[in-house]
Amino acid sequence: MLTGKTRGTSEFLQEMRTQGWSRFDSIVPQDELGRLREALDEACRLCGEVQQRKGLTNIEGTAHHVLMFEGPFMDFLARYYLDAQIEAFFQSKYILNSFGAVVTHKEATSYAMNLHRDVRTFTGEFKLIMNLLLMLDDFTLENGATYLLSGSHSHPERPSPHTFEQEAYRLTGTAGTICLFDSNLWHAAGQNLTNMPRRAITLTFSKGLVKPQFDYIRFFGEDRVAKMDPRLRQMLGWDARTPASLDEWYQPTETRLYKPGQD
Ligand SMILES: O=C(O)CCC(=O)C(=O)O
Repeated sequence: MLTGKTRGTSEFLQEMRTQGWSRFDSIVPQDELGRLREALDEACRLCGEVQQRKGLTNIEGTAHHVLMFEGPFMDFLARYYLDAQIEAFFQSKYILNSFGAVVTHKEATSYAMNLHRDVRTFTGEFKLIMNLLLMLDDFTLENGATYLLSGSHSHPERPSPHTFEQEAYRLTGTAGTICLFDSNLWHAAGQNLTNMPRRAITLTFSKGLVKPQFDYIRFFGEDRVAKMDPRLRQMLGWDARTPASLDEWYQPTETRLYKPGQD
């Protein structure tokens, strides 16, 4: 269910080729945003408890693998927002690689504010990973709208801090906006100077040949995933599993664990 106007895939691919990112305004409706905000506040509290227990101090403002809390997060995934665009980017089916969140507060620091890209190996024209960022609050210059360095997805080298500061685009927008970007793109969350949180959910998708950052099948359990909608379980990596016995390996195409078309 799309509430906003979306560009077709050819315009989208053109933007991805030249800028490395593409934005879609007013995609997610208000009622869904409200449920996601509430679920995210609780998910941050729960992730924060574990982060503290583990003595991790450098990941303030981030929550990881929030899909494990299901509810609005699973609903969001199962709506397959911008599916045609994402599939066109990969030129193949794709799977979920990670499902996290960035919540910035005044004076808080987060590693997401450092200049970075989300794929360690520069893959250039070969598209392995893509980011999806959904604004749960309006993004403004004051509350830390994301910096995106247009075109940097095509260059292996890290831009200088000066170039990044001078030339990066600021991704301002209203809550409900989705930005898709090539994970080779250099970017950073901005500093939040306001007294209100700036919340975003941040997903990555990949080709099926990439190992996801979380084992969704093991977490939800094979029995449960097997009964899920085929599209949803494919997204969780069900059709890109690794056999663990000769019996699982020697199978006709239809019952293989790693199905054709996943890479
Ligand atoms: O929260 C932001 O503005 C940027 C998010 C980010 O850096 C990421 O998802 O890798």
